[in-house]
Amino acid sequence: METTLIILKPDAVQRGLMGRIISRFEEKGLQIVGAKMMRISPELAQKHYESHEGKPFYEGLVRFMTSSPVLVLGIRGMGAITICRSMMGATFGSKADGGTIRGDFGVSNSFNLIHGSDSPEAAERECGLFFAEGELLDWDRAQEGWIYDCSGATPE
Ligand code: 3AN
Repeated sequence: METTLIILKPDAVQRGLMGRIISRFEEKGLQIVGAKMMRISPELAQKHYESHEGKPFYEGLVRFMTSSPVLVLGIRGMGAITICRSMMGATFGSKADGGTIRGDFGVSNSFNLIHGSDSPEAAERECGLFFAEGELLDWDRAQEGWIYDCSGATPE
């Protein structure tokens, strides 16, 4: 099982899209294992996006991410990182395919609603940045046996 970090960005929160976006992940069969509404500090935003430091959009991105509250989620499932990334769609709403979160809910080339970790290494790092020990919960879903085929050695 993988756990990925998802951030519903300030535009998603301000536009009242949190519930609809969370529903997509739940309906897909992914499990929410952490949720935290917060105002990201400039220091945390800079750390989170440190690989983009120096790029032309970096300062605007930090300003945007700290401008208003976000909802941070830990989302778990087999292949959760790749599944969430494909559900998010291409980086900007103007380019993202219909059926994806960015494709269906946005048109901006700057405000793009959602962040999702892009690799197992990033997921581990980012979960550690946004969630303290014990804030990501291991909990048994009653429906697990209908989400995955658990009849074999590993869930399929
Ligand atoms: P993604 O979120 O699709 O993985 P990345 O990792 O390339 O995109 O970029 C991280 C974030 O930086 C994006 N979510 C977006 O908010 C911002 N960003 C990337 N490229 C640009 C750009 N050319 N102009 C403005 N913001 C950008």
